[in-house]
Amino acid sequence: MSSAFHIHIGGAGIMMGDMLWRLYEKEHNETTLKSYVYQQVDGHSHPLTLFADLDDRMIQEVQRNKQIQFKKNSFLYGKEDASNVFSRGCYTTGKDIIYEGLDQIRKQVETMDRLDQFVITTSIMGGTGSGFSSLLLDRLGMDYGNKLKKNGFIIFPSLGMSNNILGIYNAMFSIYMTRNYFHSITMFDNQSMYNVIDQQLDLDYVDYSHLNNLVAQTISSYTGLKRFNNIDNSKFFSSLCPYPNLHYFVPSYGKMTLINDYTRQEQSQNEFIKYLTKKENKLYQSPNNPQHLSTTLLFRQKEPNHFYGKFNQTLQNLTHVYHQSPRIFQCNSSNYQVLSEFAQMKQTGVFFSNDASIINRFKTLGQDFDKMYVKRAFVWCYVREGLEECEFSEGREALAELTSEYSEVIKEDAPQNDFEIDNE
Ligand SMILES: Nc1nc2c(ncn2[C@@H]2O[C@H](COP(=O)(O)OP(=O)(O)OP(=O)(O)O)[C@@H](O)[C@H]2O)c(=O)[nH]1
Ligand SMILES: [Mg+2]
Repeated sequence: MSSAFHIHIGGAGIMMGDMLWRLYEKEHNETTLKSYVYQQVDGHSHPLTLFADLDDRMIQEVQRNKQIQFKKNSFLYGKEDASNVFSRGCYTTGKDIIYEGLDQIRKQVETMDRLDQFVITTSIMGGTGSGFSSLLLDRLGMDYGNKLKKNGFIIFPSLGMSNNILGIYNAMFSIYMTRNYFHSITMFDNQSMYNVIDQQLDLDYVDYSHLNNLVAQTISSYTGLKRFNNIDNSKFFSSLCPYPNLHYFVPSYGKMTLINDYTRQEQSQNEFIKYLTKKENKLYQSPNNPQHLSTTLLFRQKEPNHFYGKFNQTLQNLTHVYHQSPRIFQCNSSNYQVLSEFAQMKQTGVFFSNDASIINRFKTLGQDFDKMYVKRAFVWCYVREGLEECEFSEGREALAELTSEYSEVIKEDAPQNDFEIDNE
């Protein structure tokens, strides 16, 4: 039997992982294939995971939760963080703990019958999330081969220059990793997630736990295909990629409802699909209309659903650049919630789109980078930590190549260039 190994890197990656394992814990009794994410010893379930950070602050938060039986080798940390600098995470501070980390992963992987994928959470704006992830992913390729799937659930910078200026550089340096080491990237950004929460819920106060909940629900539905239904999910993401390098997906999630919202009603299937495919529910939003290269709808509900396996008109009406029909999956499980203010809905869903319109956001990232790099802003912070200056232009080139690969695919299909989702 195969298992997935989860790796959570840097402060944000760890907090997303924390939320995910708390959700897995809630789902535990209903989970039929527990060995997919747990090592089982004498009736106890130990998460198959590594939480990796360059300092121990966030890891201590996770360890405070005594309900989950983490093993000692699920935690890797050093003494000092990467101070928001990619090259510290990749070349200096990160190097001190990389071999220990690989060893911890190897020891856990050895307990499995077969490893079928790595599931990785991180934010590429941080020094650890960008730099240490790049280092680790490079080494994982050497130890486990490049064919073994690495599926990332990653926070990208939000639109508009944030107060984390170095986050732009860090994200830029991470593009090479996201393109070359990962087989799929499901993209999130914090501003878009705030927008989705605002759109779906009337909350007085939104914090990271609400955002992390969105990421955790997305991952849980995906691994849930295997954990609850024993469906082979190894091709789930590859079937969304007409071209191997263009493996960046925009997820939409819905529907969330507050526990004290007594007006809530179940939607009809049609309403639900329309709702889920709305631009406003994307967890990584672009100002432009979507250009779907391919799409997949992942339902989650315990009871069988007559739409499962069939194509619905609403979905077919989405125009696909690559002329690939949408695919539909169903994860047969209840919709458990970690956060007490959220109601347990009968049905939720994640709509994944390989959406070429993200090139506009990549272009914006490139422009933000150029504005800083032209003045050599903060270059010294990176060079001081072992980065060679040519890596700035190499990073920029990797982004330009990716953008032009997307542009070429869209150009090939030029007459259909202006797409709009079929929503009122
Ligand atoms: N969604 C979400 N984003 C977070 C969270 N914590 C931090 N962030 C965002 O992620 C960015 C990177 O922060 P961290 O993940 O803490 O950075 P790191 O990877 O630990 O890197 P260093 O601390 O520089 O070593 C921040 O600028 C925040 O915008 C979180 O719990 N959830
Ligand atoms: Mg940190």
